[in-house]
Amino acid sequence: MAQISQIRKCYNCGAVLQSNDPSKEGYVSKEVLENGSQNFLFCNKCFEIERFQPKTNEPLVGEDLLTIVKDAKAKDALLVYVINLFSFEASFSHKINEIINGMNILVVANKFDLMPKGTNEDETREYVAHRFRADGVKIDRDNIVLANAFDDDTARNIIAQIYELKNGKDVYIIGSKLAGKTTLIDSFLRVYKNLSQGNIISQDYPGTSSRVLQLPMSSRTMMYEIPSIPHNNSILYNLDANATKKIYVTEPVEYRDFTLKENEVLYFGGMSFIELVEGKKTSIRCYFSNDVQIKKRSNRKCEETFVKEITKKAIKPYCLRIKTVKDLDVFEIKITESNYRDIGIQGLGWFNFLAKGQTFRIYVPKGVSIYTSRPKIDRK
Ligand SMILES: Nc1nc2c(ncn2[C@@H]2O[C@H](COP(=O)(O)OP(=O)(O)OP(=O)(O)O)[C@@H](O)[C@H]2O)c(=O)[nH]1
Ligand SMILES: [Mg+2]
Repeated sequence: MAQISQIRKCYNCGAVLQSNDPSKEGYVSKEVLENGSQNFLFCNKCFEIERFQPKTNEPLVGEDLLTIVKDAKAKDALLVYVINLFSFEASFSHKINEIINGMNILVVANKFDLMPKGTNEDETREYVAHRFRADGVKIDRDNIVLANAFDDDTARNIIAQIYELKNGKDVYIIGSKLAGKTTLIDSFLRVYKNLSQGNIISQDYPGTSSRVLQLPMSSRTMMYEIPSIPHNNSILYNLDANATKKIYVTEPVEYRDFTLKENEVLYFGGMSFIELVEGKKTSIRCYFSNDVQIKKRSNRKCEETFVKEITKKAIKPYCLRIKTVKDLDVFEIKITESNYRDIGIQGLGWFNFLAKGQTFRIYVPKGVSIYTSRPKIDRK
């Protein structure tokens, strides 16, 4: 009698999977080979080094930016760090944060107007301070301003705070791409009075080839709008313009709730999804642009379902560049504590759930980073 069995291959490198010899290609443990996903498996090497690399990507910061930040530190300048509140957790650069720790810093937590209605101001400030702390930068909560950069009153308040904190020194505006630095400076220009003899100029910063806008703050001090921290680890950098337009949050986010059981999947548009691989059923509260469709499915054939959804353009937005699961990076997160947690995708948004030892897989376009943190917004 003939017996037919399928030879299983690594989804990434194509090596035939085996659990006999860890030194040979295609090795996975017997347990994973027998009990792992029926749809696709990775050999240990791809799992650990390539696809499932748990260390997420950082923004690639150039030498010019580092030179300017070091110069700001050497001058004891005031750093005004603008963050996009909706999505900033994975935009920190350790290289920059190592330099700025200990500096005089005012954080402008921008785009507060895009957070869900009713978001608590004190909790948001505490969350921002916590995220900076987690990355090694101590920020005084009183030095965190929640802002809508378009608003003149906000700009007036921030300028007043800058004058109070700057201590006769220069001021440097820093922040990730699209955080709202230019919008904020435009608002400053509407409400600020140039009391010095100097002009507002744009010129190369000494020792660099980066053009920097300079506003006189007094006869001896300047405000510099320095180059942005790149966002190459954001979904906004990685997709085509049409998809980006839909993902980009331009109106207050309304959260959406789903219940997810083991072996179920939530698709976030046609470019990202999460799978509850193991653990207790949980309620998932999603904070993404209202234009990102969210669909729940079983994880049986989740790869094929994903491809079907995007080729039929049945889930929006979709990105033409993403055609199969091979175009995505995969991360696995096991949350061991028993508490509410957030898992976020840089540039797209985040979801909150009650953690009780679950293991999630997070599929994102290649190069996009993810993070996990305590809840940005507490569930009432
Ligand atoms: N809703 C809202 N949108 C904002 C706010 N601040 C900026 N934006 C929008 O966010 C986008 C980026 O703002 P910019 O001011 O260009 O950001 P930036 O930090 O100068 O960006 P780069 O120069 O590209 O690094 C623009 O579409 C702005 O209209 C805000 O407080 N609320
Ligand atoms: Mg700008």
